[in-house]
Amino acid sequence: MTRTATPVSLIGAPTDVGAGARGARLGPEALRIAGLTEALRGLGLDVADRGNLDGPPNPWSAPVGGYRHLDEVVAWNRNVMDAVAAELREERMPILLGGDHCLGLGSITAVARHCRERRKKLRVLWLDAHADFNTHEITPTGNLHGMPVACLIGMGPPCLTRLGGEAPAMQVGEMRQIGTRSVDPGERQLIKQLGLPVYDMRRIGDIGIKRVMEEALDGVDADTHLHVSFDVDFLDPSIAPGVGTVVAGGPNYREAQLAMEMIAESGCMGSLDIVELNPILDRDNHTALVAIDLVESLFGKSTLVRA
Ligand code: B3U
Ligand code: MN
Ligand code: MN
Repeated sequence: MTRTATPVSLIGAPTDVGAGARGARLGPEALRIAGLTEALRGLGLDVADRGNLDGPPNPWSAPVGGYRHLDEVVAWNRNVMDAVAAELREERMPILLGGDHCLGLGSITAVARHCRERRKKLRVLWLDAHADFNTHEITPTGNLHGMPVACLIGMGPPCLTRLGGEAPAMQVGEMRQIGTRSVDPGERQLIKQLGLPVYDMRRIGDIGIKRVMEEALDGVDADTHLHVSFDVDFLDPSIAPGVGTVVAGGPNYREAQLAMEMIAESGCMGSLDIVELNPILDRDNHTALVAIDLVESLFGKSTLVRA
């Protein structure tokens, strides 16, 4: 199948207001310096780098009412939502360069609204060591990068759940979590109660990444907008140490690469987040280089000899 690839737009959101460590604000620059634009152009894609969004600084203050930096998180997410929506309107594929994962809320809120308008089905692949399914009542930290999934399905403060208008932005059944291995006790209960589809590391170990991806992509067709929310801490820390919260026991290089290749082969990816990269905790920008390699696979770089 040959068809013209959708042009892509890079949107930098240099903030760590939702995170428990500082440094993810440098993620967009780390990805640029590691050659993201050149790598995508090397695959024949039309790439526009829109530069960085603006937003409030990180106050580095304590949680209030179970939320840390709520006003700042709202402001950044509004800007992300508007920027992502503008690219989708122009038929371009937005690639959000985080920034911490609280920004997935703004990005996916825009994507979900776009899907409703175009009558497309939505499937979100949440590649992450964490479930990011906390609420202010159950969060152990108050950090909002641990809450975007709950907000997206309507659980959270109205200023976040109604970012794009009516809540919820999406349904639990539209999401597949993959690579999960660090889940707080309250999140665990909520996942069970609401039936959030999770392919945790145990499941990957049991049936293998190939079957996991086949299942996660089941039902994805030409009428589906596939959004990939790639939290770099999805990867095993032995290959990707430059993230704020490392969790051992993640997918190895080849497992992650196969997952990306299978997403590319679906031909349905319409938007992407690359979040939680923290070059302060990295060495020689190595994690950004690994992330870019895998993003190339997402855009069709193949390991098939006879491709
Ligand atoms: N679940 C914990 C830790 C965490 C979530 N996401 C990241 N870390 N990156 C929390 O704070 O909610
Ligand atoms: Mn995350
Ligand atoms: Mn994570």
